[in-house]
Amino acid sequence: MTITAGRVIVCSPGRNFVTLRLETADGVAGLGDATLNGRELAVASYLNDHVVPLLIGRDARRIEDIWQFLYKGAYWRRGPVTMTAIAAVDMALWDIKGKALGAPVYQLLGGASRDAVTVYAHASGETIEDAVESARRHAGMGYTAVRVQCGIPGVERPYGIARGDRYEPAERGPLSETVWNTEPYLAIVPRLFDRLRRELGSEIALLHDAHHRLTPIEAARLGRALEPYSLFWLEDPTPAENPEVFRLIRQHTTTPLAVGEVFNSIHDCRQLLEEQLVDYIRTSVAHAGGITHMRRIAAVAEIHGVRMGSHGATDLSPVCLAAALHFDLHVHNFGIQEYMPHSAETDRVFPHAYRFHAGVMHPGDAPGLGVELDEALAATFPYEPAWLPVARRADGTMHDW
Ligand code: EZ4
Ligand code: CO
Repeated sequence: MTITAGRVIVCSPGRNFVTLRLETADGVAGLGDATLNGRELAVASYLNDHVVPLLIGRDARRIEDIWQFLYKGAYWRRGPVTMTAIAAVDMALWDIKGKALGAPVYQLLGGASRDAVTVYAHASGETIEDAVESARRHAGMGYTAVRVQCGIPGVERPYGIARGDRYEPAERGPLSETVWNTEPYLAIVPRLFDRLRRELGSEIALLHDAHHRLTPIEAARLGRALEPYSLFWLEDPTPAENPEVFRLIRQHTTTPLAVGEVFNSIHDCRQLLEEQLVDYIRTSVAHAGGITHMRRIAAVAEIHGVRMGSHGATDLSPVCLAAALHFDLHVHNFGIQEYMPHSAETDRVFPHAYRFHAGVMHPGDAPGLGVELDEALAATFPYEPAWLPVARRADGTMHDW
């Protein structure tokens, strides 16, 4: 199982993806997702220039040792670029191990802890009416959990509103600057959830993403205002760097909290977990060091009564979604998986074994991760630079997007 080659494939079937393909002397190859939205080529270079040369000749079966080698051996630890690159290698090695042993990755992790993985959909609309209608439509497709975002009076292009049939924040062409205003946001969100509960009833799980835009006391206020509507979670209320502010938020509200999509390692999660300051930790396989490292985060979360809630936006490729589903099906303290269906072009470039049916997903039983990359087709979708938007306040001050 000697690693003989590693190639980085950058393609853009509707949006940009960076994929690592590792090959072995036995002819078994594995795929890993290395996509870091808006900063894609940094990870491609990190892999091509600094990681792949170090992997040639190593034993692909030694997943743990290769993980430690890439993490400790870089000296410059953690950070999104490094940890996404390590994650891609880790996913590819689990894929290879599964294919070599003829088993889906979830079986290698210890088998299924549940029959299927509950996922939540994205619903949104410019107005409360449209957002409620979108949530109703998703409930009609079988989803039992829906994240809902709506437009904000006076705020152009707020976070999370789909244009067409999906929400895709990265934009090709020039970087776009949006203007943010917190007060009308804090006023409209409780009205949205009041309408949702009245129209959709108490059964459906409702989620909302504040996308790191609030101060601690604003987050506390929003959490409290949303309590009558029993949210499944309020996501990313404040910027991610200061875990201690969750103490203040917690003192004011019983709305469950979920954090972690921009975290890279267990060290970002530790205080939140040890003090039980959140209810769900939403790290992703691609950005938090792969399956190997996600298992450690989940183990610490479990002893503190916190569940996993994998990030699953469309900027995580089908390879990452598959890895997340294997992990979710196995990990005991699973909470919920975010699911935004990829575009038809993306699905054609990455044929996969995972399936969605009536609000749940299953990774399938193909050996490894169960995802392939059609490289000939991928080559017809060349990389196109795209940027995540930025946000400023009305007076021009930069704000968290
Ligand atoms: O903005 O994945 O919960 N989902 C999110 C996403 C993120 C994107 C950033 O690349 O917050 O929409
Ligand atoms: Co989010």
